[in-house]
Amino acid sequence: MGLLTIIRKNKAKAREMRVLFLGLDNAGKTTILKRVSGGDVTTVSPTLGFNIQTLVRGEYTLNIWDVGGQRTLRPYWRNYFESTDAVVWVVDSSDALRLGDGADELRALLSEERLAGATLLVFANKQDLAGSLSLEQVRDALGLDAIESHKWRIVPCSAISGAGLDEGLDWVVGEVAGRLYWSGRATGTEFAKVPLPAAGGAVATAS
Ligand SMILES: Nc1nc2c(ncn2[C@@H]2O[C@H](COP(=O)(O)OP(=O)(O)OP(=O)(O)O)[C@@H](O)[C@H]2O)c(=O)[nH]1
Ligand SMILES: [Mg+2]
Repeated sequence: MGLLTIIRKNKAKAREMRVLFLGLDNAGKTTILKRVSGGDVTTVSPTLGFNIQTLVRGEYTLNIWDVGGQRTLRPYWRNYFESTDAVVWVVDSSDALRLGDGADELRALLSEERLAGATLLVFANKQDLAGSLSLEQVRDALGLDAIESHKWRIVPCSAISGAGLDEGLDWVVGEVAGRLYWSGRATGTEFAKVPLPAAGGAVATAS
């Protein structure tokens, strides 16, 4: 049995997903994670290494790696790529000046071989701020429409109000679950014995 098969079987048993939160510094990655786990969003400080957060959504456990986005830390992102099921790319929609920087970083990320199979969610964060760019503006600035290598979606959100966060994370869970667990599509018939969740159950209910 190949290593990949063993990893997939173990994941199927535990129903786990590995999710990588990336984006430029100050985008709001850590604040989003604090918000969805019920923490205090007023006491977030820049991440100088990484945080690990476990989130249970429906019947799935998300192991989330939140890595600092400062320029000097970005070369270390690659240390977290292995076995990643989904990348959540967080954008500060009020920072129009650095959208180009973000687009370059995202493009580089998507060409990484170890992220080839990963689902991509873009959170256009800080929508609560007056003057923040719209979903369409962020989508165009990042060139998302040209992405054919990854399944992607963009969701506008605010880590402060919480708007959009459940919608985005539920989409990630649904996509990854569909690929890894539901129908056995990933490896032929390997996962056919994993019971299908009740209609809408796994992804519709936020925990
Ligand atoms: N108004 C507003 N402020 C936000 C939002 N999300 C994050 N912030 C603020 O943006 C700042 C940066 O948030 P962080 O969560 O530390 O950003 P990060 O992406 O984790 O940054 P690094 O750890 O440096 O990579 C903090 O002052 C947050 O309070 C949002 O949706 N709306
Ligand atoms: Mg952070």
